[in-house]
Formats: sequence, structure tokens, C-alpha cells
Amino acid sequence: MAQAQQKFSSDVNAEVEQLDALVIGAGVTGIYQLYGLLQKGINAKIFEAGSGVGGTWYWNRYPGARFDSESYSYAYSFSDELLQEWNWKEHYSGQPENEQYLNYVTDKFKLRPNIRFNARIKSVHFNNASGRWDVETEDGYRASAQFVIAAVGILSANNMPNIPGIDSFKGDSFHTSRWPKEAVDFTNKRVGVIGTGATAIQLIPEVAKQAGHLAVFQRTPQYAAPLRNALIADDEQQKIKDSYAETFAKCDKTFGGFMHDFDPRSALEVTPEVREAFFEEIWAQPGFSKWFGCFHDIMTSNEANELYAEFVRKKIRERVNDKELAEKLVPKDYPFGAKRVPMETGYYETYNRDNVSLVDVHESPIISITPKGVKTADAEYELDVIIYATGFDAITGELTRMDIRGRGGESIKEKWADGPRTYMTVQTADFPNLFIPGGAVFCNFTRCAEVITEWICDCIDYMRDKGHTLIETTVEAEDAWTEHANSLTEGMIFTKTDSWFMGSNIPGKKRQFLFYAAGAPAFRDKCADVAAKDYEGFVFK
Ligand code: NA7
Repeated sequence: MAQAQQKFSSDVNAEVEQLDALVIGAGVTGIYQLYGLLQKGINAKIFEAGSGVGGTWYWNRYPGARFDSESYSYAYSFSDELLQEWNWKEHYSGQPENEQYLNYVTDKFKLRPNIRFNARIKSVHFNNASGRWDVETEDGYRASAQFVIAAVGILSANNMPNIPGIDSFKGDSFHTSRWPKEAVDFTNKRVGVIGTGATAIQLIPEVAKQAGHLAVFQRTPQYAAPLRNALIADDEQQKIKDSYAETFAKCDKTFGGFMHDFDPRSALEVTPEVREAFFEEIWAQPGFSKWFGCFHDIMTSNEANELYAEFVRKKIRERVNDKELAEKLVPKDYPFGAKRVPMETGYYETYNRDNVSLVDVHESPIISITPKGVKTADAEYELDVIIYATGFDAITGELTRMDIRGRGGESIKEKWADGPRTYMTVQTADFPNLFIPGGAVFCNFTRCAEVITEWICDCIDYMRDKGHTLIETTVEAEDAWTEHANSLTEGMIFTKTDSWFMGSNIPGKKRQFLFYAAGAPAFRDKCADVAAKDYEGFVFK
């Protein structure tokens, strides 16, 4: 064993840090990955671009940012002590507390000394001579690692729209995912928000409370659903702590790793009265029950979906006073749940405020950003602040933007030009010892992040036991998986509109459903099965 371990640390070179495993990113995945590696005695470090831990919960500090999963279903499950120590304040916890939680975990498990902050990766190149990865940060720091684990998240590479004149604006402008650490004061300011995705829908009601005037530039209306968040009372806190095992067991069984699961009935097989009563019932519940707790066939049948979509449209209309405005906020040309369903708190009522207006940029597109504000086809809107809530180059963006080059010198960007190719979402051929625990499984994020990071730790442990130094997926396994993954989405509602799920929010990106869509339980079974079969689909050296 001692001898095998030796193989992981090559000669110490003073100028290049030598690591067994280099984890990129100190978000939810990276933190737990580091913990797991250190537990196994592996010399590991995280390189993190930010100055603190948190990943998504570090960068997305815009007003209103919060979980849409129940806080206790998003929590790490690996430590009972942690579960019992940490008190969630809200059922759907806000960004400041989420960031505190991830800092707490980092310090509790003494991970901070093994995190290099302000270390944005410039290049990650496989060195054929050493069989290791050469890593360099933008500030010139260098490391050599046997394994690289790209825990870069799925919503990290932000999408700034390519609007002419974007740099000419004289006021302040922010992308929601690069929000300043100091609170931004909107008092008496004329603020414009571009975008109405899940982010904007959290942000808009908060900004509206403060701004002098808020103009929302909407291209596509959303089926947003009420979050129904609440503070956690003391007696509830105890119940939450007492039922963690149950909560996680439940999440383990559901398609999306959430506490809610689809109803096995078809929306089409019940009477209209039963259907309407069921829609009302789930609508009254908190969280994602209104999506993942609905009749199962809303995600596969246009007819079933349309029944629910119409119910949701009615709910939106009821909340907006101005009927003409309400119609602009009601989606009519794509199915419910085809885009990620935004969860909201007072979103629709925000449009009843005197200081808020909606600019329909589908009708009258944005032509340019000017020094004074936003110019659409028929007007110029003068603004003091522009907020770009324009989303992300999701799932693949961070990997394809980074200069990661495998055995033959090809970059991931080049290799994935026609869509991502992986085996089990976790490796791509010709990139030996590179793991991607990135959450490309349609799943409540932490639930699947734990599965895949544990699988990676076990795999490295297995290699250590067997004396292997290199693991690589085969092209055959990758081809079969990619074909299998792509075939799963046929007929799914997700494919019926453009969204970050489909990669189609990014010009030039291949249009395909980017998540593995067999469900979290199937993914977990696959991980266990592959490990049990001595890592079937991978070869070792
Ligand atoms: P999304 O869901 O991708 O939303 C981005 C929004 O920005 C969406 O409304 C877009 O309209 C709009 N957008 C993007 N570019 C433009 C331009 N050029 N002009 C006008 N409007 C534009 O990103 P979010 O950050 O809200 O959410 C991402 C995920 O983060 C979310 O699902 C959660 O899981 C957390 P479009 O719909 O394309 O017409």
C-alpha cells in the first residue's frame, strides 16, 4: 500500500506544486470532493477563482438569490454531526446563509488550508511524458497533478449578450452572477433588468422595492410558480433534524433527487374535477411540488402539459391588475416545464407597482446599449443601472472556455464542438485522469454531487490498491453512453423550446438536452454497477 501510494507523488519540484489531485472549484461539489480525497489520504488541493468558497453561492450574490430546493434536501448528507449542528433559517435558504453554510463546512472539516484562492485556471494540459496534468493559473502559478477533478459547476460561465454598444453605457452595469460583495443601492435609481429567467424572477421583486423606477426587458415570459418560503420555527427545526434520514431516502428514490415526485396518474385519465383539484393542491404547496409533483405525463405529453399550462396561465392572470400587461406575462407558445420553472415570491404583483414597467423586447427587440441606457426598435430607455440577468453557457461552458487539452493536444472545446461526449458524464476519452463531477445529471444538485464525488474517491482508492496510475474511458464506452444519453430525451417536453437546458440560449452551441435524463436513481445505479464491475468502460494503466 505504501509503495502504491508513492506512485501518486512525483519528485518535488520547488517551482511547480506537486499534487496527487487538483480540484478546480470550491463550490458544493469541489468542497466535498476535497473532503473525500483528504479522508483517503490523497494529497489534494482546490484551485478556486474566487476569493472565497461557495461557487454558485459565492458568485450569485444578487438580491433575492436563494435555493428553490428545500434547504434540508440540498444540504450535504455525509456528516450527521454537521446535519445536527447546522440550523437552516428558512425552508428555502437565501444566498448569504448558503455561503455561510459552505464556509462553515470548509472550516469544520479543516479544508481551507488546502484551497488556493484567487487562482483562476489558465490552462490544464496533459503531459504525455510525465503522464500528469500541467496546470497553470492566470497569475502564473503552476502545479502538476496526477488527477484533475473539474468541479466547475453547471452554471458558472456567464452569458453576456452580444448587444452592440454594450461597453458604451455610462452608468453601472452588473451581470447577476458577478454581483459585487458590497450591497448595491438602487434608491432613486432608474434600473433596467434584461432577462426574465429564474434569476431575474428572484431579483426583480427585491430591486423593485428600492429602485426609483425599474424597467424589465422581457423577451420570453415564464411559467413562474410561487415558492411559498417561510422561516423555520424551532419545533420544525427539530423535526427537520430528526427526519434527515427519511428526507435523503426520499430524495434517493425520486427522478430528480428532490423531495417531490411525479404523480403516477396521467393528467388525461382523471376527470376534469379531480384534475383541477389536484392542480390546486400542488399549487398550494411550497417548492417544486408544482413541477415535480404534478402528473407524470406533463413532461412527455403535449396534451397533458397544455392542461396544466392553462391552469398556470390562469394563476398568472389572477395576480396582475392590468389585463393587457398580464397577457404579456403569460407564456403561450411553449409548454410548462420546458424551461426551468422559476420559483417566485411576489413576482407577478411586482408589476402592479407604479415604479415598475415591462418592456416587451420580443415585440420590439433591443437594438443597442447606448451611453444612456437601452435602445429598442421603438424607444430609448434612460437608465442609471443595467442588470444583465441573461444566464449562462450552462453545463459545458466552463469546460469549453477553459484551455483543457488532453493526450493528443485537442481541447475539450474542440472535442465537444458537436456536443459533449462523455462516459457517465464523468470522463471524456483522451483526457486520462480527468474527472468531471460537474452535475450534468438532471438532479437536485447536492444529491448527485455527493454520488459522483464519492464514486471518484472510491475509484482513485481502487487504483491505489491495484497500483494503477492512469484511468481513461474507452471511445466505445463514450460513444455508447453519448448515444444512450441523447436517445433518452426523445419526446421530452424539454426539447420543445429554447433554453439553457438545450444549450440553445448560446449562439452557435449545439442544440441538445445537456442533462443526463434517465433520472437520479438510474444514474446512481449505473455508478454502483460500473464500480462493482471493476470500472467497466474504463481502462487502467
Ligand atoms: P436563463 O434562464 O437562461 O434566463 C436568461 C434570460 O435572459 C432569459 O429571459 C432570456 O430570454 C434573457 N436574455 C438572454 N439574452 C438576451 C438578450 N440578448 N436580449 C433579451 N433577453 C435576453 O438564466 P438565469 O440566470 O435566469 O437562470 C439560469 C439558472 O440559474 C436557473 O435556471 C436556475 O437553475 C439557476 P429568452 O428566454 O432567451 O428569450
